[in-house]
Amino acid sequence: MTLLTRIRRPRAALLGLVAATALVATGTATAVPDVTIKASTLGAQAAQSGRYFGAAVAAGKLGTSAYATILDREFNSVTPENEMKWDTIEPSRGSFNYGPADQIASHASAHGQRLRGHTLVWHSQLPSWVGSITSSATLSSVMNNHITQVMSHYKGRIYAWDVVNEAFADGTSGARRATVFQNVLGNGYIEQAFRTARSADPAAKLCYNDYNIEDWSAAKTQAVYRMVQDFKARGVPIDCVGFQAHFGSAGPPSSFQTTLSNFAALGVDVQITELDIATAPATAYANTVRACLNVSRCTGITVWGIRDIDSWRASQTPLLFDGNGNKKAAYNAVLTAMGGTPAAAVARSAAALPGSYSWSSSGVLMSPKSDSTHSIAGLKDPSVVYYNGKYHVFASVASSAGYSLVYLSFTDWSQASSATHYYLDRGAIGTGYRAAPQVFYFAPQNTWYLVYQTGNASFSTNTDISNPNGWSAPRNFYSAMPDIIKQNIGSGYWVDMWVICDSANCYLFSSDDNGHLYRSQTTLAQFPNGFTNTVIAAQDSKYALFEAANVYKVQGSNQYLLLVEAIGSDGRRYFRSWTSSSIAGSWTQLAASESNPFARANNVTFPAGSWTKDISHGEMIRAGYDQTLTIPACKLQYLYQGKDPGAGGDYNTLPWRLGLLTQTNSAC
Ligand code: 9MR
Repeated sequence: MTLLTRIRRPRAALLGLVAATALVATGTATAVPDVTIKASTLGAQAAQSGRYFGAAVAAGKLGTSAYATILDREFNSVTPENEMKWDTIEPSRGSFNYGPADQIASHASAHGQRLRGHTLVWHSQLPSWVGSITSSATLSSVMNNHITQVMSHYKGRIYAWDVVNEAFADGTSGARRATVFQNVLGNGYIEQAFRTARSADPAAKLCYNDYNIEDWSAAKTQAVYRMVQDFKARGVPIDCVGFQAHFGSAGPPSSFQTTLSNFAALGVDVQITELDIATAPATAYANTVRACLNVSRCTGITVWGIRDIDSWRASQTPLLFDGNGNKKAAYNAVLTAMGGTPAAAVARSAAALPGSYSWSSSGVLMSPKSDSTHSIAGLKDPSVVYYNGKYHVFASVASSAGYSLVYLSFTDWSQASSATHYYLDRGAIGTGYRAAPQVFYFAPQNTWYLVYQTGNASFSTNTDISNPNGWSAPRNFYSAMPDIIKQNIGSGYWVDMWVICDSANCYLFSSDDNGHLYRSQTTLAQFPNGFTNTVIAAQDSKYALFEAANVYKVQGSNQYLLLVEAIGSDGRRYFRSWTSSSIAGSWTQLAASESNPFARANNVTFPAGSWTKDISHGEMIRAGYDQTLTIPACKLQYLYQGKDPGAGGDYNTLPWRLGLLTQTNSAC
């Protein structure tokens, strides 16, 4: 039996059928909702302006549902409150304890939250073995090693690191604080820490973080400003300054916005990193938030705890949620100041994504690279994650001989065309029909999964995404095609398997080229085993719901996005979109018609020469890389396959190439 013949039918036959059915049904107009977006959670609303809204988190509370519910509903960034501090992470020399911080990192990754690293070099919560070092050679090597080890452990997972914390003295001196680092290493230690940090994880933003530097006229503020100015002038790597913002009940000093913008003018991002305000007056909170919003390089706000009972200054009730997890007046003031609406009536389905789209496309970014044993006609079906400072792309390669898989990686899109193509049939994945890959990191098992079609739904695993030889031999998700698919597939093909998980379950979607999208499920704990309960998740006429489905979680909202590739009345491929509040829920049309498509040649502008009229099988650029498949709510990007509009012939030999769409109508 040959599976290859089951892959796709020739294009000529497709076009004939499309013309015959005319697809009037899918061309129905969809009302375009108002694109002014008011979200009803802090993270989703901050994301509207490209910012994050975060909270300090304690690993020991992640199991408390009242706590985790607020965290995951409201916040799209997380700072470990104590778990990354030196006394926890390197309690004795050379022995590293990442357990508590890893719990927070996994939680953040599973919920699409950014992670701020706090903190590498600080005089407080410093174990006594460090505080008692008197030799500068020893302390220098101990500090460098600590920075390098910890940053390497979290490499690629941290958005910004507080490299040095609280290095300046309080009061009017503007002097350095007399810490062991200052006393033993001298003035150069901060520079040394930043240089070491840049080498350890070049992708992480490197911040200096301090308190009482919010008032522009304060001597401490001026001293930190002069240090950042000096670093920028001498090319010492620094990307951001964190203003802790532990305020009294009067809130921020009146010059706070001036301070933020003066630092930003030095060429660094600024962030509010540990916000809390005694008694949490609504106005004081709103003023603080507005100071950040008014400075374009103020990239995000973190509050130092979730509920008042979680605060280091609990008796002053300084946070946005009371001890029972209820929103306080300050919460509403913050959300409103950011342009959101506290009204519970906000439709979640409209909160995060607009109802219509426009895009600009790159030219061809990636083309097949044949070698002595692979003569490739088309590079297809890309799946992509950004991990550890690189894009990792997996794709099908097609030729008259059939389908197999290829892997390439590169640091930015301008490098994509020169990346080496590694053919995965050289390793345990083996030769034969393997197509339409999907890659993700399954955090509960610390393992990468590559899902693909082989006639069944199959997968391989790897502990190192960058090692093309590390993938295991294919295993199947199903013992056989589920009955419901057999009953509905008609003359279609079982294709395009797609896995996504929430905090309890994993779901496996697939298409039949016959108008049906199927969904099976298993528990997170059982994955990859136990997929059952296969149902039809969505159906339409054959070409209106054809194949290449993607399902994503939208960051900072309760929204899931479904994309399905359709074949239009012109015979060209395009994407329709739906949203749902749960993966297993029912799907509501978002931009789902030929006239209001998610992505179709009619809402894409191309570089001169429009290299494709098809916008076909691909992948959104995700906000993370784990099994939750979280995408940003803003500035979407989609890696897709397109082809020379004049090309024809057998489907398997079509000249598919890869290009990138970037959303041009993002409201944020
Ligand atoms: O909130 C933290 C608290 O749980 C610790 O006991 C305390 C120990 O110093 O540190 C608190 O967090 C501090 C942060 O790491 C740096 N800036 C000041 C914060 C409040 O003290």
